[in-house]
Amino acid sequence: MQEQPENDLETYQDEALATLALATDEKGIEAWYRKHLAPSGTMNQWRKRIGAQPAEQRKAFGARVNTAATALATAFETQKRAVAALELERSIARQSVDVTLPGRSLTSGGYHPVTTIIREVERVFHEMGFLTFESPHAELDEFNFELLNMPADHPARDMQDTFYLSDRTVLRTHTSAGQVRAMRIYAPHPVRVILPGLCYRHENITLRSEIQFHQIEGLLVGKSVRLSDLKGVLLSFARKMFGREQRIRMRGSYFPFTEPSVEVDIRCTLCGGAGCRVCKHSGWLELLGAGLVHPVVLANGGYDPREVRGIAFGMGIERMVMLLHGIDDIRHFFQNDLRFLRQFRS
Ligand code: FA5
Repeated sequence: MQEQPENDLETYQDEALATLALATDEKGIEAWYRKHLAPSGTMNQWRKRIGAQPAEQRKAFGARVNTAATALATAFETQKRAVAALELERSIARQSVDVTLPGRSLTSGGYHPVTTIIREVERVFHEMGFLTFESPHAELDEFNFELLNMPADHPARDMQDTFYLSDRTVLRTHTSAGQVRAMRIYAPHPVRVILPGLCYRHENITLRSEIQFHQIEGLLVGKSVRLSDLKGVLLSFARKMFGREQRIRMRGSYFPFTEPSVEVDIRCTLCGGAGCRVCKHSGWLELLGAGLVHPVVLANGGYDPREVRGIAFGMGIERMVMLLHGIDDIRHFFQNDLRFLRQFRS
């Protein structure tokens, strides 16, 4: 600071306040503080000059220096708060959203058509008193085959090409693998469950076959269960799922774990039975495999086959969705092509 006459103190104060008003950002206000109020700043130099005053003027000069210092400190605090508010406003402005812009529409997801049908099938069976039972995807050979009356050398194993995870473990080839697991939980009491989920088969991928697909299994075991119950349950299901006028028919078939075994068809959902390309002009569509649970399987599940009987059925979900929506290629389901999937958004 250049040596100034003492009566310039007020002039200095006015000038300092004027430059403070020009400090409108953080950098400016810090620089002003360093120049005026910091220990090395001008205000302290004024303070140092108090002692150099003639004794009779010292007190009055000291009071003037204090007044100036207080005025600068107060003004500084006020300006500092104003600058902080300004900086906040600027940073909000930098990130802010223009509320006058038209809103972006929310893209909501939709359920995969297979999920929708699984839920629908589950709902129908839950209404009939069935509970959902989950069983493992990575399954012991024992539950997938052996306990279902398919020992290691049984020719029926060829019906289901299998992904082996180890000598004893497979990716389940059908939801029937959960049958004995469910029975062993409930036996000797009655059981009424559905078992939904993915199944895996080492097959060639074609228009109608995938290496992974969903099935829903049904299992009902009790004292007075008979084949007519199978027909009743499946007719009720078909009517609730496809309409009140639906009809079903049973054809003889073969599964090692049911005796007798049947294939169940429903009247074609597209042509109502008149005959069309989808039902190959037969008027009927294959819906599922079913039968009375084989006595060996009941025994493996912990029941006495002389005391109880059971019905079981297993349907393929992808093929059912294909029938319902007229989809001609099963591969669409696993390709995640949004153009395909968006058609099913409700
Ligand atoms: C079975 O899997 C038996 N477990 C069904 C069963 C359960 C019979 C209970 C008796 C008692 P199948 O191999 O036919 O049966 O398969 C049942 C359904 O799964 C088929 O009708 C079909 O809709 C579906 N399916 C089978 N293989 C494939 C595949 N590779 N791709 C898509 N769906 C398939």
